[in-house]
Amino acid sequence: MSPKLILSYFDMPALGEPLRLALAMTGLPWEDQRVSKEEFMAMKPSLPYNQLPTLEVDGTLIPQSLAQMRYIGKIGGLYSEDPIEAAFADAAMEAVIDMHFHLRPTVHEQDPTKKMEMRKAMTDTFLPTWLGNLERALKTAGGSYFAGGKLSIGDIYVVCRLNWLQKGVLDGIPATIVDEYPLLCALIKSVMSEPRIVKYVESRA
Ligand SMILES: N[C@@H](CCC(=O)N[C@@H](CS)C(=O)NCC(=O)O)C(=O)O
Repeated sequence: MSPKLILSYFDMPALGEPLRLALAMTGLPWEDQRVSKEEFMAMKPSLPYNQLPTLEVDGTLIPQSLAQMRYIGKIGGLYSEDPIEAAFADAAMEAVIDMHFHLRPTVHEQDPTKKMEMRKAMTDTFLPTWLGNLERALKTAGGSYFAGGKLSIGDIYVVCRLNWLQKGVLDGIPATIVDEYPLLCALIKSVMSEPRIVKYVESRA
């Protein structure tokens, strides 16, 4: 019998969307619980690490989004049992965390001029290197996926972040920044064309 799965997160993509796409890819039933700020404040003291997202599995709350991704990967066949292949899926996810680390100060910067300077530095320096490294990792892995020649949580995690960049929601970072990386663009297309993901995206529209 499949476990009862409830993902709780705010009504935004951020850390939640890779989990939602991975859950959709498992083909298992799961509940997409969207939590308001008020609800979060009430539940925060009792949450593990006082944070969202949480993934409830048959009544047990799993904390930390990367741990949740790996759990979903294991039950959904999206995380190889081969330790090397699993490590490459992990590496792709860790690369996204590197990007968060660089982006976060630009999100919290209050001075608009300074914020735009930081974003320009990301656009001119950090992001081309980061995207180039991801493109190279994909090429080294065979060109289609980051790990083991098949779809994994690493691909889903990277694609969610690239999709977000392509939405152009970050002032000062052009929505076209991913366009010149053909393997990454092909990966986005391939992941977002997976029938279970298409179904999920249509269901939330
Ligand atoms: N390392 C954690 C970070 C979780 C996190 O920072 N969650 C934020 C929302 S994106 C949160 O709960 N913030 C509210 C708070 O800490 O009060 C993970 O990956 O799950």
